[in-house]
Amino acid sequence: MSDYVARLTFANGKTLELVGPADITKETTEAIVNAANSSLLGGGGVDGAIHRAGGPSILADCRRIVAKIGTLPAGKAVITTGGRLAAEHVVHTVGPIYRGGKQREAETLASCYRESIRVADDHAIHSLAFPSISTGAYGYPIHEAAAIAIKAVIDSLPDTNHVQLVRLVLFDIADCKMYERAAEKLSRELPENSVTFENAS
Ligand code: AR6
Repeated sequence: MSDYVARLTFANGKTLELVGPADITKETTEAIVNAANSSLLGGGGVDGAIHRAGGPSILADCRRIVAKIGTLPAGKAVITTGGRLAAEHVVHTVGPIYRGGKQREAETLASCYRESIRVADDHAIHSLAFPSISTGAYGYPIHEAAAIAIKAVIDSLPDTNHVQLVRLVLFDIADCKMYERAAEKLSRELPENSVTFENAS
């Protein structure tokens, strides 16, 4: 477990935590999210780390999904076993490749978070950890991605039947600061008494 950086607690008891610097493959939430590519056959960054740590059963599930539905479009999500990971499941989503911001990248990125939460909720998962989708190899500017990610989670949480905790797991300290700033700003825009913002850094 890492130290948390910040936490938003909503009036309904659901929480959004920002933690880091941390490695998502060590997370003990029921599911973790993979920043995959459309082939679902693995890659570098978080994707490589998750497949290495979780072992071949994750790839075997991914191959079965591709055989059934073909490649996974950006903004969508599917679920597999977590293999040897502490997390029981991996939700795979495909972020947008950033091409200047005028190709619906923001909508697609928000959809990654919403769809992943929806898929997890459909599988009766209570806790889910995300990496910072699209902000590595896919080049999404982190300050914009942070606000989109947090807003998408805030918008999704009221509708979940099972998901109670969403954790955003940030790989380095600069990313932690960026997400923390975005969370504080967005929490101030919510109706009074609907959310508590705590900051532990
Ligand atoms: N734990 C948490 N965060 C991590 C970890 C980790 N173990 N490793 C990297 N990050 P990226 P993308 C952070 O490139 O931009 C792959 O090849 C990293 O610092 O993994 O969505 C896929 O197959 C960055 O902030 O994902 C795709 O082809 C964030 O995770 C492509 O990369 C996302 O970086 C997807 O690119």
